[in-house]
Amino acid sequence: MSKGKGHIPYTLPRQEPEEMRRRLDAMYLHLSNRRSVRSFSSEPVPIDILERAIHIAGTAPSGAHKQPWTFCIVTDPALRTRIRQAAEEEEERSYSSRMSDRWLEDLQPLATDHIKPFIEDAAALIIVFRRLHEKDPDTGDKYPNYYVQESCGIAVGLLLSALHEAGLAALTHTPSPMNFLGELLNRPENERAFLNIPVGWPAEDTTVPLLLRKSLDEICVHYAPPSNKGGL
Ligand code: IYR
Repeated sequence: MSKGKGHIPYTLPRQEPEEMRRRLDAMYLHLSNRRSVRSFSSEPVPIDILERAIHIAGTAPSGAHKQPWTFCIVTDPALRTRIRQAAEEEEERSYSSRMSDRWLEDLQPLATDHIKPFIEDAAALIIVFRRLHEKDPDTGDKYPNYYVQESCGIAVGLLLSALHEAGLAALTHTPSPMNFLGELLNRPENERAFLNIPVGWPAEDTTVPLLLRKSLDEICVHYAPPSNKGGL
């Protein structure tokens, strides 16, 4: 693992505000077109493309720079069949008894159910594991990781952006509980499944629910000094 040693100088190229606005407006347009996709064509994606996206995810900040994540790329059809079977078993239980009526009602616009063909159809699954602690291979001593949930969340945000940049569709699939993923992938005892992310090309007849995003006013609050009400 690459470990930091000392400090090095760091600068960022300075841009004019107009250029900053132009870039961010373009980025908004691009990212606001990212959607969760639930039906995929089985057309393959070159593995190095997925590796490049994971490389980008690995640039995320993490608690004490412990990088507490592992990204597993799964393309093996037999393994995916087993993952689908286990996921659908859990999802069946969730939809029929574990999820509240309110939850099921909230999910209606997404039209989801316990049947998960995308696990077998998508070009690949990227299954993300959060690492609770690290283990010294010689002594077996355990060392904690910090803010693992937050760190993995940020890394997956970057991963989704990277996949979208490559023009690929993805879904953050959350079968619950998802311990079966660690068992089927034979992950070490310090890892817990965080998300299953089917990735690939949308099927030809793909539709996505008509959703509205909250406006900037609804998600952003500015605490300016009294003398500066109108912004900077
Ligand atoms: N994990 C289930 C249910 C589900 C829950 C939420 I919250 C969603 O935003 C979508 C689905 C499933 O994947 O179907």
